[in-house]
Amino acid sequence: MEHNKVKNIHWFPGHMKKASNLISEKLKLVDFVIVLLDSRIPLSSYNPYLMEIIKDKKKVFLLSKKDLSDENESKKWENYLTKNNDLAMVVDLKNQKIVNDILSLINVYIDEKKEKYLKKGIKNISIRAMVVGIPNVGKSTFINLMAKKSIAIAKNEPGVTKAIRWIKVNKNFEIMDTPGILFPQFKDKKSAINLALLGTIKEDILPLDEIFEYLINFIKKYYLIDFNSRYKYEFKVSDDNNFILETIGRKRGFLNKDNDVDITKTIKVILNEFRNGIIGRFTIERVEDANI
Ligand SMILES: Nc1nc2c(ncn2[C@@H]2O[C@H](COP(=O)(O)OP(=O)(O)OP(=O)(O)O)[C@@H](O)[C@H]2O)c(=O)[nH]1
Ligand SMILES: [Mg+2]
Repeated sequence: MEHNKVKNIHWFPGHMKKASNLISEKLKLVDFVIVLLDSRIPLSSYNPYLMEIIKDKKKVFLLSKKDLSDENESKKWENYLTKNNDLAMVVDLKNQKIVNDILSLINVYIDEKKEKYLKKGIKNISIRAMVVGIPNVGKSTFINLMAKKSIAIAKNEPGVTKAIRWIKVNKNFEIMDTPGILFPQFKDKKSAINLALLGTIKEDILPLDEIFEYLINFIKKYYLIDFNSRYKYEFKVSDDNNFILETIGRKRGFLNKDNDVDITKTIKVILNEFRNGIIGRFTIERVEDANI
């Protein structure tokens, strides 16, 4: 694919500016920031522009979709993201039990602040956070999860643009109930493909066959065993990608009226199964490739 195509999917700088101004304004009201990243693509779901805005704040990185990513790789990411004294944890936000683990993690910041204020003779402190991330990383799921645990919804408070509401999770900890959303930045073509692959950006922004080719090459490299066990066939690394598609399409009965395999449908089904963890748990981006 030529380079122009990727350029076309850069978001308008104006849009990015507006969103980041909003986040900057709200940032003044919080002690730390909860950054949601997709644990399958921690690099592509990491927005450098956003990181620049929040660079002076403490951070908690929550790597979402633990249930869909490779456990070994997620552990490595967790370690990597704590390198600047930030906190990091891989989480399955669909599992309610995770709430207490998240609260224990955040306690580190609560204790730090308590200690600081106790020196000034202030006993009762509360700590406030805002949630940020690119679309589809789980911001709303996270906020809803924490809200269920909340003892009361805090009162409205005048914010910069409109009233900001706080979710009081416990006596020390409140979360802003509206997340900061920033669209991803396409650092390179790879990150655009990764985001399309996982459905964060519309897949039709790139040719479907190109996304599929990228996926199948990735699977051949790391996860061919899971793939073969899902599609009940002994595919080999040397197999042609078209052969793989034809075989799966025929086995599944995805045929058009001439009895040919419906390639588009076959690709869409495989993509969908990949995204939803039906083929297996995959991490696309590795710590070894980290540049953040
Ligand atoms: N399997 C799994 N799915 C998750 C997890 N977290 C979120 N999801 C799903 O991911 C999708 C997106 O989650 P949202 O909470 O809507 O994401 P968001 O960041 O609020 O997205 P925007 O509002 O578009 O910015 C939903 O279908 C969630 O159910 C997780 O840890 N595991
Ligand atoms: Mg949302």
